[in-house]
Amino acid sequence: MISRIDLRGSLPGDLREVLPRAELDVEAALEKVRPICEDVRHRGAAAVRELTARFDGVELASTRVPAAEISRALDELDPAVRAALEESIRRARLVHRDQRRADTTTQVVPGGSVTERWVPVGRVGLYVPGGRAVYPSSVVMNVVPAQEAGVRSLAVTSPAQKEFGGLPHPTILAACALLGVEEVHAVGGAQAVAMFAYGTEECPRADMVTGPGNIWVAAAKRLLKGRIGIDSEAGPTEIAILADETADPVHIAADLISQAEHDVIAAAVLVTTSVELADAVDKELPGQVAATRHSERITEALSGRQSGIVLVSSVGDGLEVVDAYAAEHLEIQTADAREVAARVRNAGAIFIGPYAPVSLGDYMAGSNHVLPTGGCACHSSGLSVQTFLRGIHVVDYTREALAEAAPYVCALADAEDLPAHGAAVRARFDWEVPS
Ligand code: HSO
Ligand code: ZN
Repeated sequence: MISRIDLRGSLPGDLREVLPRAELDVEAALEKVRPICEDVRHRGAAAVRELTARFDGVELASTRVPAAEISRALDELDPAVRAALEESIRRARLVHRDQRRADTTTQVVPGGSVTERWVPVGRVGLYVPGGRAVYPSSVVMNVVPAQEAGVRSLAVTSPAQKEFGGLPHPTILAACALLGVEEVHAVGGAQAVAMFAYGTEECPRADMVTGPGNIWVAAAKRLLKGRIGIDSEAGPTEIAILADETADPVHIAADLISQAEHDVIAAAVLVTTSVELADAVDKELPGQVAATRHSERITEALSGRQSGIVLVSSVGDGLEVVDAYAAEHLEIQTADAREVAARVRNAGAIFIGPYAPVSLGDYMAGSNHVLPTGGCACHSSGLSVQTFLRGIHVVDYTREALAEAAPYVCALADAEDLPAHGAAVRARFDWEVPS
């Protein structure tokens, strides 16, 4: 069911070349989303509603969901789901509240200081997928960090669902109600990103759009970034597990399956020092897959070229492999898992030991589940309060402090052949700073 790559012996120079990975051709989708974005740019809400009719089969009177529908969804929410969402929100708030940063002021010279002031983004659009993936948990993961950062204006958008009278899925609306989000739009796909980027009569322009989506959403984010801030393009879900002979194959198989459940192009990668464990996981998978509801999708994901078991000769080599892979989620299931985890450099989130499966992180650990995919964990982080803040440098110098800096400014300005830069400083002193 799952292929094997044997890297025992020496590791290849470019590990990324030999590791399994899903390929998502966002570039090819760009040409398709360009006219959609242009249409929204020029015709606003009318275009968004027409595109929603075309792609989702829903005629919207307005993209904005009426307040009564949001509170009705909460009233009708299953009490067990409500309790779980409330606990998820509570835990996520604890973690994200601690991420808030204080402003820092550095006294650079007497009379000269720089303050880094953290200012929340003004208005944020949060994309929540619909379609096959209806994830109220993703509402929590997007909204909580934005709220904890102090974002004043927050709008959620999620695709209009025909079977729910053209509204987003009711659990999405209920999650918005629990979080106190009042502005929700029933729009999905590239047109949702364009709606936030350009603004319409029904949805004011946003400064930033965040949240995972399908390939059209990713393509629209790539096309419009710059005009609007984005978090990341978010590709298919990935799990990597670094395990040795102490790991339980039943857990490993279950965890690989859990993320393969998301999508036929989801990736599940086991990196292990133990052939016995690899064999045991191989043996375990078919039974567990057959017993679960989405076995077809999971089989396709596990047997796809993006998934595999990688054999390595040591935990050290395993660390090199998982660092090169830079997984969205990385489980460490080895002896001394904590110590091994501390040596990892690239991962969206790390899950230590036998009692921290990725599905805990998806819902209830308090950590965020919107994480960098496709190897982007080597340069990016998951959603956090920081995503929604900008650090503004505030420069405060007295006349004396500027006078002291002036010769240096002038020397560098001359070296860069930018004499007007130096002149701007000298203009304040005339005689005091000879050039
Ligand atoms: N594992 C997904 C998030 C998710 N799982 C939502 C369940 N619901 C990407 O991190
Ligand atoms: Zn998940």
